[in-house]
Amino acid sequence: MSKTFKTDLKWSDVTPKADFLNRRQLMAGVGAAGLIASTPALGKIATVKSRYSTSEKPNSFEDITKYNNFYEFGTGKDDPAKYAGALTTDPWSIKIDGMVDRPGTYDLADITKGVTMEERIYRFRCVEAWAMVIPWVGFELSTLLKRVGVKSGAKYVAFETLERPSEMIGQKRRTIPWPYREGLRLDEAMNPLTILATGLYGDTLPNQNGAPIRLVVPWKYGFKSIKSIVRISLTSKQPESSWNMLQPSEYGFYSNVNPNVDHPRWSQASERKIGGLIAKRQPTLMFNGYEKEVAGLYKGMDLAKFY
Ligand SMILES: Nc1nc2c(c(=O)[nH]1)N[C@H]1C(S)=C(S)[C@@H](COP(=O)(O)O)O[C@H]1N2
Ligand SMILES: [Mo]
Repeated sequence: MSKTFKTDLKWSDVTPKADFLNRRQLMAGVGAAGLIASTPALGKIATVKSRYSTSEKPNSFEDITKYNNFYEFGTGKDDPAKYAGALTTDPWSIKIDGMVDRPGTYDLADITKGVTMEERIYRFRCVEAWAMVIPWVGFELSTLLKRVGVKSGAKYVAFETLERPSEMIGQKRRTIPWPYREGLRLDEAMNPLTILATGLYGDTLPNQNGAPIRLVVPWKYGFKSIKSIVRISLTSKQPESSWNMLQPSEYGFYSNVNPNVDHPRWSQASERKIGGLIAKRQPTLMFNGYEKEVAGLYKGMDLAKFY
């Protein structure tokens, strides 16, 4: 392989997709086709341990990949494992737009190239009052946001999932407003606990868990952790989110895990850990156990009002 070509792109080399394709064509023209891999390596991902990991025992791979919420593939907990295999996750790109210095459509391989992947073993709490512990592989969202450059005046980050009914059979019905969308306040997005996950259990992300890249915000109810992301926008206004659009009285923008603020139709004081005895419930923890890291984000806010 010729030494004149770099095989490892630095972020400074990353360019929006149009330029990237041109460069690839250029390089192909000089006989270097395939030098820039657009396919993420399959199999085990090298990771470093994180001080943010819980010492609690993770749920089994089976629990994590067979009991899912991913309405794009149906509303049943076993639907995603059955139908998400149909989703094409490569090639994949994310459009990053709005109030950023370097907007563009970025290849996933470019977004992850040179980024140190961490294992983050996080508690995960669904608004439906079930819980798991999941060993994610990913990197801090702040790493990406800093690289694209957040413009002053940006206050929120909006996310969108792919809309492709030909592969996502649940999208043939309008169960929730498609594309699935979510949002965070900018300071929540920049918090070190907020990650983009590309894997779990040291391997690439199974499709039912949001391949090839999904958000994980461990102190918020699970529906904030949007899967299979194709767009990230920096905005000055609070973005719409699918569950909030559907039922605003039940699913707020913040949706921080809180044992003292009940869902209108059920208590949030306790939760059922998947994989354990159905009858046995455990107490819900404030901010899902991440109070030390995130309570400061909400100082002085009425958490019952901003639910
Ligand atoms: N695009 C998309 N993202 C989504 C969902 C969804 O239906 N579509 N469900 C959410 C909900 S309610 C939960 S609890 C988690 C479930 O993640 P898991 O299946 O990996 O445990 O994904 C969240 N992200
Ligand atoms: Mo959920």
